[in-house]
Amino acid sequence: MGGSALADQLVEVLLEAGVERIYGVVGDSLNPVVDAVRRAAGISWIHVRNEEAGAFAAAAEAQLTGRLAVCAGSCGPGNTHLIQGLYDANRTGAPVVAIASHIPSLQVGLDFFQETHPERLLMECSSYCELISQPEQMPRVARSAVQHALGRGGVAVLAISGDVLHRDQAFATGKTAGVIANATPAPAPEQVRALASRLNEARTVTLFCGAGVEHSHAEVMQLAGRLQSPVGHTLRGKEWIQYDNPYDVGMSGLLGYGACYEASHEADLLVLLGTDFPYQDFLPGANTVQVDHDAVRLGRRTLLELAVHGDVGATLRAVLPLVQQKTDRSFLDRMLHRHAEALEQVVSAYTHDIEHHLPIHPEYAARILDEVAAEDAVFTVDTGMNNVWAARYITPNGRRRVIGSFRHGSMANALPHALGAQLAYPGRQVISMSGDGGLGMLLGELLTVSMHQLPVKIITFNNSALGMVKLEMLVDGLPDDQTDNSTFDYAAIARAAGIHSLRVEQPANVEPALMEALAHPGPALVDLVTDANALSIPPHITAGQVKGFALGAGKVVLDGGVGRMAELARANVRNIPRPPLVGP
Ligand SMILES: Cc1ncc(C[n+]2csc(CCOP(=O)(O)OP(=O)(O)O)c2C)c(N)n1
Ligand SMILES: [Mg+2]
Repeated sequence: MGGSALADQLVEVLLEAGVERIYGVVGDSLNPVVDAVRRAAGISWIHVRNEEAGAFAAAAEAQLTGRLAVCAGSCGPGNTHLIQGLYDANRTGAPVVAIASHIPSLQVGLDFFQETHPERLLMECSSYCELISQPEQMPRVARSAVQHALGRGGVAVLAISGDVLHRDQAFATGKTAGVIANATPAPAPEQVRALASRLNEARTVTLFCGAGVEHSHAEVMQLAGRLQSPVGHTLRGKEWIQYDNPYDVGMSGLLGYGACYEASHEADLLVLLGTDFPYQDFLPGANTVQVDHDAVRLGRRTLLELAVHGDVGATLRAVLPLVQQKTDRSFLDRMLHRHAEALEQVVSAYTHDIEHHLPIHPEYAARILDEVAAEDAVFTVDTGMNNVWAARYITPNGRRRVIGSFRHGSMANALPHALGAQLAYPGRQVISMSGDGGLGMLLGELLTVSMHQLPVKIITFNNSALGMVKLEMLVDGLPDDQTDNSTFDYAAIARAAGIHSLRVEQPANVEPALMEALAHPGPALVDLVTDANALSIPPHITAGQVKGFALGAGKVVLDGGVGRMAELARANVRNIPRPPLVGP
């Protein structure tokens, strides 16, 4: 390492932790870090237009790769902008270090120009948030931040004044061995035995899977086969468990579909696997056991008969030898049929003349996007109706990734998430499913895409509205108000920024436009003019439910199509062994 300022030491520690880039916007107090990055080999500065986007990009990079990612904001307003993306990263457990540079150290406490207190302000969106006020704290505090981000998963903030960053290093950096992989907690033996006896005693069991089943597809399938149990999932669990799954009964929650809700409520025992699913109204509230690697999550959503602290894979490997083979698969078969029927119904309701619908039906466009996207594409999904389209139309296969602001629920995440995804995987197809509201909120990031020539594919579902909120108002019985985004041609805007762009108003042009954009070697945007009123409310909602029904609080599931999910459900029903091992 060349330099001897504290900023150089900070950069050395980040390099040691495998960091390749820092997302941010330069500025006075941050400039020593920028200069240290310029002089260092193996790390680069990624200039974004808004620090919020930098934090989202780091969140996506960290979430996708599991490796440490870094963003930075200059003193006061520069790091205030980081907040949204840091919340997103922290709640997702994505290892991110945020460098929040601070006003001159001698001015702190005097209401100086740009004064904030980043070490207080950013506490709530991090698990480590410390001020470095003198060189002697380094390099240990920087290493501690790295360790918190990687060890706990989530955000660690380092607040440091520009003048301190300029000072000479007090101690040599040295070398230390970092974390390569965290341990997977194994459950206590008595909990394994208790789990086994519950599973053996219950006549019927349903497994409900969240993001914690990543790496445990095989174990979950083995357990489902042993128990003859339906397997449902959350939005975050979907990418890990829905593919190659003959027990699939779909997704629960407001955006859910299929028979997951019924399977969860009708089973003798519901097993929550690696999920912190927050909507208690979708859970039965009884006959439930939970397995999670993070003990603080146990029992906070519902009453439990048994709480098992352990990694899902480790727990299932430990319990499987003690679980007896169930021979009666009538419950499973009933739920698979129910699931297929539920999907058949919505498909026939929705597919009528869809390819001629004007404005373009967003579900039609989502279905085509699913078909033409690469088998290992990374989809980043904006908060809003795109969550619904992605949940229902993007078919997981174990290689694709689908990420969004699924825990924090912030708008405008998709495009900046795509920046981080594309930088982490330069050769991979990265598709931002953007709402027009979301794109407009961080529109400046089109300039980031163009400036760095990141080949992301931005697909806007441009319904000229805050569509999700329109729907909320409708189900709330409120008049639709202030949800109009006005009509803009995002293709023209992107073209002016030097991005290859297409605007699509006719359904017949959706497929050729998407194919052209996906095949384009550089950045591309497809502005799909879609129908803001595409999503219907299920017919069985009562007036009482419509009145005062808050999104996310009820157990009403939105209506709509389900894409290739219907084919999978049909195939699972076709594959039910005949005759059943033991009839009902
Ligand atoms: C930062 C932020 N502001 C407001 C909201 C509330 N909200 C959730 S979805 C949504 C509308 C999103 O509109 P758009 O991006 O056009 O997507 P659409 O639902 O129309 O597909 C709003 C305002 C939010 N989640 N995050
Ligand atoms: Mg919209």
